[in-house]
Amino acid sequence: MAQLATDIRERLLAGGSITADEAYALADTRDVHTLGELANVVRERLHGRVAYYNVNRHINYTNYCVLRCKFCSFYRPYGRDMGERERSVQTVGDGSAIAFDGEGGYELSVHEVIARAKDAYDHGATEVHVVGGLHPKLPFEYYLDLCSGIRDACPHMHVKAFTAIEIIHFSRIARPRLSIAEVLTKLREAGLGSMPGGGAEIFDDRVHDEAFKTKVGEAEWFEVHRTAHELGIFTNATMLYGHVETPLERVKHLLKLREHQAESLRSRRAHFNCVIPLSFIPDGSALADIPTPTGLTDLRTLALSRLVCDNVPHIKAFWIMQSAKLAQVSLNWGVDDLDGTVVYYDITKREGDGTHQELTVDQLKRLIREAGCTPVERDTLYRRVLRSGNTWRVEGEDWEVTHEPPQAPTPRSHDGASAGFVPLTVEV
Ligand code: V47
Repeated sequence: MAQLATDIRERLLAGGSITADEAYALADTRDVHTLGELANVVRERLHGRVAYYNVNRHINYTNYCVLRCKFCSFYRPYGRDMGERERSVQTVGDGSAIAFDGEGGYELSVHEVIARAKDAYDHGATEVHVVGGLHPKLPFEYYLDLCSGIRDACPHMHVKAFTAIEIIHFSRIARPRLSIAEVLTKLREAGLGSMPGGGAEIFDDRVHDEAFKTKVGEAEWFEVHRTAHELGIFTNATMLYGHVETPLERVKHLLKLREHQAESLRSRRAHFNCVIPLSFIPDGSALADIPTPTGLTDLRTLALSRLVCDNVPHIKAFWIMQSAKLAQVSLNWGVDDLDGTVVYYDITKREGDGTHQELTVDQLKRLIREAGCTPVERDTLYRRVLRSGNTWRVEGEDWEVTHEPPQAPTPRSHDGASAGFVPLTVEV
């Protein structure tokens, strides 16, 4: 390892990359500190000691899904008996009401999604991240109205929405059927700003068949991102690790992202802005017997992602998956970006947590500063956000947004069960 690390370090310092063989060798190393140090060479080459964060809101418009991915605890079945299912209306964290069916299924109306986005905008958010299950009945117009409604209600809010899997679903349900390029073009005209990186999981046929067989495979995922990049739409890319895949399969996944990125940088109008390694949360899924990835697996995977995907500008820790504490440590293991204030998140919840999963800006800054980094607020496209009192603007733009005065965060919960989430003490 020592000689390998020396060779790699020299090459990285000179602006070079690690080879596929080196990445495979590093995937197995027990020397996670050296791995982290190497990843930090790339991190600091690109970003120095800056660590980015953003003020955002995640909105999950439905958990009904036609897929049955084994790792997923979010989806609920949409049955023929939907008309007869009893519903109970529960008041959720932001004061709005959601009608849950007896199995916990829900869908938000366009109006409800817009109201949530507006609430976020009024509280200073620069981005909404909107994704959901593959709903068998909602028409394509629902998604168009959702984008245009948010754009009209929140003119400078960036709408980052719909994973590649949802885009493929829309192309199938649209009447008449539409190509991927047509779906993306219509969504962009309606207000879509960029696409998140979800649904990639692990690009490997064996893993696909074992953990998410009914989902489209890597060729379709890449087709959507390739088309988006050709159209000039920036996207992100994820990797879901710590379930049935091996460390070598993770490296293979990252190498495929690096290859795609190289092509986008060479010949397309947009590219991946960041890679987000997602740490598997088994709770409530059909793979609940698999132990949660350990902290060292998290750090190793984040560091490897930085080293392999050195042509992708940012490596993001989505603290919901890795925990705020581990995400903080990862800032010295290759990560340069923390997502984000989040506020509500339905797709994964740890035992005992509710949907209210939030870090305040002060908490994010404290995590970053204690890691020895300089916090910089960014928008979705990694432009600097400048704030003064209740206004914010993006560096280089000639508009500004004025929102409601900031309030001290009050404990809110989606279902009354958020006792497991203990906010960090804030001293800034
Ligand atoms: O696509 C599902 C994953 C993704 C589980 O692009 C799970 O900026 C862990 O993609 N344990 C959604 N992960 C989240 C996502 C994302 C998050 C933050 C930022 C961005 C971005 C994208 O979560 C899904 C799936 O891959 N997922 N179930 C689970 N049990």
